[in-house]
Amino acid sequence: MQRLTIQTRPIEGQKPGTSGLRKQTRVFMGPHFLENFVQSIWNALGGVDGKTLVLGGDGRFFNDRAAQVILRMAEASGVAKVIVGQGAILSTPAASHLIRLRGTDGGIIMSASHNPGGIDEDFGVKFNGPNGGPAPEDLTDRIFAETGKVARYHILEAQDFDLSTLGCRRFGAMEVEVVDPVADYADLMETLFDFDAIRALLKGGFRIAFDAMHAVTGPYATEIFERRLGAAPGSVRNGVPKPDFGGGHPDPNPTWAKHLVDEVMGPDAPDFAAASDGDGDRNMVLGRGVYVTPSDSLAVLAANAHLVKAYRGGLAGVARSMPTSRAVDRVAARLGIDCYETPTGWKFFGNLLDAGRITLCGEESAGTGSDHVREKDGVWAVLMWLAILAERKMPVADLLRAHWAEFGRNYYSRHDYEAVETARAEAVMARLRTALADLPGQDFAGLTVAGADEFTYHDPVDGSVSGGQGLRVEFEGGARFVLRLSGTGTVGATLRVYYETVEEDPARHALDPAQALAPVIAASQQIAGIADLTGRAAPDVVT
Ligand code: VG1
Ligand code: CO
Repeated sequence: MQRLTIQTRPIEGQKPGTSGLRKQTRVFMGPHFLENFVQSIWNALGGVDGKTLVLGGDGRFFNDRAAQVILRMAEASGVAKVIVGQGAILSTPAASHLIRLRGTDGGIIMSASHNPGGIDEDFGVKFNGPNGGPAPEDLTDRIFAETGKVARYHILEAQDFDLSTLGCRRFGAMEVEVVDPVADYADLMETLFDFDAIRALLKGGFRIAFDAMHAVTGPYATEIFERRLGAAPGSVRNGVPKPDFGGGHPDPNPTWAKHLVDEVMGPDAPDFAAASDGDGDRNMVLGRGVYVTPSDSLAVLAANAHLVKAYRGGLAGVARSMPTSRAVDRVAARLGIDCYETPTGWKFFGNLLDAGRITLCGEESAGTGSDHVREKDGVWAVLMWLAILAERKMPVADLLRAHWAEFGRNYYSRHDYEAVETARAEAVMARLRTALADLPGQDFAGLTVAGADEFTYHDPVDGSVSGGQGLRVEFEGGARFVLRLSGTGTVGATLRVYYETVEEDPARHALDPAQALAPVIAASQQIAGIADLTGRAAPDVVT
């Protein structure tokens, strides 16, 4: 085995987005592409000599090959040790936990999350820091800068390292420890939740269905729900990870997991159903006859967290991403705790969690989490719900109705316009940005604009400022819409429009969300001209 230095040319414009760098798989597989990006991470970190890193991914196509490249590059750059999930598998929350548990210098997670996998689909690489969380903006900015000037990379010339056998072995001068990807994570869950109480709930005939969507949570869910908690065999569906996620879109929402929604609305519905995404950090929660929006889920978890073992002492505070509904704000106000509003992406929660200012946080995009790791966590969210249901002893639908009766209902929906020509998507943003200042006081579709601005985040912990985080228009009475461009798409631009309206009157808590939101949707079309400027009559995905 010998170390080689390969001359290369910079890869222009590889800017890590909301969550790492995502590209079409063939781009990552192209000559020197992955190598250049990994070397750019090493360079941005100021070198990795003597460091210990965690490595794993969601098992999608190219995961195993990329892991071998990253190991060879780690060795050649002097990394002391890499802790790898067996078979190069680690869910995103499990990787975050392992980084923290072992006190490592960070880790690399190979995933394009909810994007489909396969040679003609997407791949991704993200770096998480020593706190277990996604790289903060200053680091992703440095990585981006390095991609534009990387001129050489270092790599060990070697055969593949055996990632199927557990244990510590040498790879060149580096130590590699292959670990069970599930065990430490499952143990962490046992410290947070009263497994006996959940076991009793399940034993009492409470039926659950968990759809792993052929993605990484399969082994985690099988171990935790079926083996440790005694859920009926078969409760975990599509539990064997596949490189192409069975040809599906591993995105747990009513569009891509429609079969599960149909099931809970049907005659033989389980009491509780859930799904997770490609890398296991997202969750969708359903009850018999009911879909729980992620924004409502965050609010319900916050309101009931004191019933759960790890959170009995109460919450330090909560946070949500800006486009997430303000349902959790109402809970925080009632509890007398702080509620922070951050830009989209989990990286912005890290400082608040590290500083102990918040305990729970979440995003409208099916992300919920707590201070137990520094990523959102799909399986954890399911356990939170089960732990709460075991205490409250009522169906999900009743719990939700009771929540709305107490706090009011925030109707919510997101419309995505995918693969829009970048110039057109930017034109929508530019036009609304220019119009913002003149909007207050004007009427649209029967609604009066109360305020409009572009969101800038001032991190209360380190004082950093992040601008351009979404355009928001708020109406009198509490309705609003938000426009932003996705940072995780790989083809053209994805325009996201987020809608929210508030209803205090319990007699109006059973409306169809589309009906409740119709006025604000109409107003957004008048104000932003989305249909005209994108040339799209309707969104591609509605969640
Ligand atoms: C999307 C979601 C965002 C989430 C991000 C990563 O980003 O909107 O809330 O944090 O995906 O999630 P964007 O920029 O496309 O809107 V994951 O599970 O895909 O890592
Ligand atoms: Co994900």
